[in-house]
Amino acid sequence: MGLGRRVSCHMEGGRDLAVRVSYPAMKLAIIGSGNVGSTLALLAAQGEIGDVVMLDVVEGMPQGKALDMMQARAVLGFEPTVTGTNDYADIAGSDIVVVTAGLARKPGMSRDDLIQKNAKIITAVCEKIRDVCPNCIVIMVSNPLDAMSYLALKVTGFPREKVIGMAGVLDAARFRTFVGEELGAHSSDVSAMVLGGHGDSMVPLVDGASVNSKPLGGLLPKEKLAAIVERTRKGGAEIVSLLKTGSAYYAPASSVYHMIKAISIDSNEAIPASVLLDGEYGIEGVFVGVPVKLGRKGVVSIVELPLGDDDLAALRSSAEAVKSLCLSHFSD
Ligand code: TXD
Repeated sequence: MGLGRRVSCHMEGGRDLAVRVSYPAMKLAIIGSGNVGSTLALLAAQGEIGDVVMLDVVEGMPQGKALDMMQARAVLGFEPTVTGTNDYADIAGSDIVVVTAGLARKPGMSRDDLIQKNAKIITAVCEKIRDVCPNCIVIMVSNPLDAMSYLALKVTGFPREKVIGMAGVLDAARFRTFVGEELGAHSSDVSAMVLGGHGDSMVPLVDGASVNSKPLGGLLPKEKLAAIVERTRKGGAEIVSLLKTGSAYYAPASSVYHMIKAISIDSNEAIPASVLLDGEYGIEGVFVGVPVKLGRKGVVSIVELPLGDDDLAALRSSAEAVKSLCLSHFSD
């Protein structure tokens, strides 16, 4: 199916005209049809990325959610189909496979506390992906994110351009939201990056952040900025403690959607994501969040920002924290 993307153009006289900009559709598979997976499925179908297959170990659940979404399709009018399955044969031919399978945090747990259980799940899932979709791009979501991305790379044996962890878009969205709230600005007027591991050691960059092109450092006192940085680092835990069961999913699913969209339209936009570094920023052999350009082949290039000494040191020490987590749980 050659899907296009409907774009709304505002014409004089207030009349909206739908025009169609064509990109070849991409088949999207989502492993794990829980909160993040199913929210992403609807976003991706509505965003006309391409047909979506949701897979889960729970029988009937992905099928039921897919049926519900197909009925939403009748109301919303999107073209792609959504199907649910428990069988990996149905994800064959997927261009992008998003992995959201695994346990989510409970109040009081750190992301790293999930490593043992999720590592078993991710190993089993990635062996299947390797066999059924040998040429796909894998986007990892399950926590602890950087370690699970490393594991996915090892298990699939895919090149590093094809295994990408989602974290930086989400962490930056949290940072931008808190800055926007503080200044009474819309979060989309706030431009900011968060680098490093997706954990307490993440590195929200105040240098380089701006609001309507004005440097953030000049807009808020140091203590306020420090409080926002800390709230960003704990942004996931704040939601976990409010929800009491499960963790955040609307912003996480939106963040994956942003990455998939960049890939599907070959945007080459620089987006923070967790990738295996090979000497960039003086870091080697570890997944950590840095800006990457994304296109139809996955990671097109890694962007090396000119970081200040403190930010560079914080990024390197965050990478060390991820490395020691991996070394203590994975033999290789
Ligand atoms: O920034 C980020 N990367 C994250 C990561 C943001 C939000 C959530 N983050 C992590 O994603 C979270 O800590 C979890 O590790 C995953 C999924 O979170 P979600 O909130 O979607 O969890 P759910 O609702 O519990 O859904 C998980 C689903 C559930 O339906 C299980 O039945 C399924 O995963 N599951 C499996 N599916 C397929 N195959 C196997 N083996 C499997 N095991 C569990």
